[in-house]
Amino acid sequence: MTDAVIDRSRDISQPLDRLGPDETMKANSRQLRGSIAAGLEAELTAAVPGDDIKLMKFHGLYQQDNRDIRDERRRRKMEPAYRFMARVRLPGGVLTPAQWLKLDELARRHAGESLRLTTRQTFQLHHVRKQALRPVIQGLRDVLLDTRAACGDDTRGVMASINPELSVLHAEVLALAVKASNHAAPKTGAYDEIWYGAEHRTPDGKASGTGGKPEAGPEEPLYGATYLPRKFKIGFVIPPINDIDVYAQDLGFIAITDGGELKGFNVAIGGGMGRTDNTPATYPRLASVIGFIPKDQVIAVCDAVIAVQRDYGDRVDRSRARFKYTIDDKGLDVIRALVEARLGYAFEPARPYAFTSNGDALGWRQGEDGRWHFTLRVQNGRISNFSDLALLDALRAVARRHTGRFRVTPNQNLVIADIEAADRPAMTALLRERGLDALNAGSGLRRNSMACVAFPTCGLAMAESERYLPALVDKIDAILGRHGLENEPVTIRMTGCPNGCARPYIAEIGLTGRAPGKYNLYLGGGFHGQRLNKMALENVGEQAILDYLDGALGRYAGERVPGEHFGDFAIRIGLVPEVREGRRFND
Ligand code: SRM
Ligand code: SF4
Repeated sequence: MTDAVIDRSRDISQPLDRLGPDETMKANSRQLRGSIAAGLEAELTAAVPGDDIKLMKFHGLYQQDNRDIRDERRRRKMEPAYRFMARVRLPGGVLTPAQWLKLDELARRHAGESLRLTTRQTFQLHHVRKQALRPVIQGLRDVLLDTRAACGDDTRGVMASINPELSVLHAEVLALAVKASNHAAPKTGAYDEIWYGAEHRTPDGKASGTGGKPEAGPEEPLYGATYLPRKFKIGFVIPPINDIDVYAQDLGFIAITDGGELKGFNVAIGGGMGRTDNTPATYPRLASVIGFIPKDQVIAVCDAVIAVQRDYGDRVDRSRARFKYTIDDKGLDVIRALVEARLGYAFEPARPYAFTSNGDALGWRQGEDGRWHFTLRVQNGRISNFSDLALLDALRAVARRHTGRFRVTPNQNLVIADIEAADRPAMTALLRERGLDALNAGSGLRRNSMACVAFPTCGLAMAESERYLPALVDKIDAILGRHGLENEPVTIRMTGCPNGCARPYIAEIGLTGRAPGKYNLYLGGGFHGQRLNKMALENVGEQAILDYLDGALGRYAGERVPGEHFGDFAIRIGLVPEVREGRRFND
């Protein structure tokens, strides 16, 4: 069966000029070195040249410009206000207070006095000047953090469930997430050379002066010269909380336990959110569960699945290069067989598991080891000193007092974790004194809301998201109040474009930007991330959204069956029309 599959991917089998231009760019990059080091020195511009913009993504860095002032600067014939976003590699979202304090310091000095928690459990520093990139990255190194592979055609940040209650299981699964992240991170010496000033070394470890030669395979045993066709995302989830949205991962591991003991994982492949409006060939897809593996097979499975995508992924058309399309184009059975052939054994049948939600339980929770955890809602993950709350200062005060860990949640929230019972009263007092406990108040909708960054930094944004969702939630809250639903947990996720960075296609209410002030409205996602939603309204403004939700939520209040979630209700009564999008979108 597998022989019938034509490998049209690797540069070893096809001339590079037949593939997409990014493949040539990667192949010629001398394993991600490009001319990045020289571009950092160029003083006449705040930007870096051409291909280096793309190569720097592999180093976790995005060149952006402030879109709020883009037109004004163009009118004044000025260069766009270029700055960089640095994304930290933080597998499982766990960090120490010392690491927090370093991030805080770097944010104050180099990143507009702001930190941004992301939907993949890490931090972004925005507004960093080109000259500040090395100080930022070296500052991160001081606390054993880096930005390797936080972006680019490689394995991105590895996620892991937060699970405040299940301390032992969390520790074991987190260790695997960290191992997978370290294992899959690119091995090129480019990062150390460019950012830390390390000497260039050949694959056998010998120094070869600066610059280096265009080595292919040996420097990157897993990725080779052209890395992956596209980004690739791994996540580990511990049922019953599907907080990482495992069905949105390219490769998801679902923990299977017996009597509280970790036995292994069900493996899910081919999840992804991104789509392009009016392009049915692109669509969100939920990952397919293909079988069970014992826990000691995690790294072997990572290698096998990544290698299949590396070799069979579409390297001609980047819009179809994600693993989900490889699977749908070649067939799930074919891909499973290719993975099994690399592993040298077949997957066992998937084992039973059940999810209950994909959100965070806010407030205090006690772990089975007796320590306490406080989950704090951070609106859209943004940490700054706002006019009504000095959040950056408050969390610095917490970090100075805290002796445990922090965990960034996949819903852009923060757990102040591992607090000894004896320290809990002092932490409670500090949270109250700094106004942090009040952040967890709000409707069931607000507590389950999430928005991507969008304007002003995201170059792909078509509409506001982070800066708009809170105000929209105020208005929907009024509707919920009228219908007696203010405490009902309902997930709402907004993105400024269809790429889906806040995973909107699995929210009960999803909104994706089309143009300034205009959104698609989706309804009917599963409360625990198990079902994609469907489009209810296309390219509409706020009033149309509110009117529609008023009607829909009114019916929900009156017609739901006990315990029924809004998303399930919307599907059951046919609130949303039938399939409008690509194949897997409306399963
Ligand atoms: Fe994302 C691109 C922000 C999670 C799908 N994403 C971007 C960029 C880098 C825009 C760009 O390419 O120039 C955004 C930077 C905005 C900024 O100014 O910070 C961006 N993505 C984010 C974050 C920060 C959203 C947030 O508010 O938290 C998340 C960072 C995650 C991290 O820490 O690594 C983020 N992005 C996601 C997710 C959710 C997830 O992975 O669980 C998705 C959907 C899942 C998926 O990958 O399918 C996602 N981002 C995309 C896509 C569409 C990919 C596709 O297959 O079509 C793009 C565009 C692209 O890659 O071409 C994109
Ligand atoms: Fe930018 Fe679109 Fe991602 Fe939002 S969803 S951060 S607008 S790429």
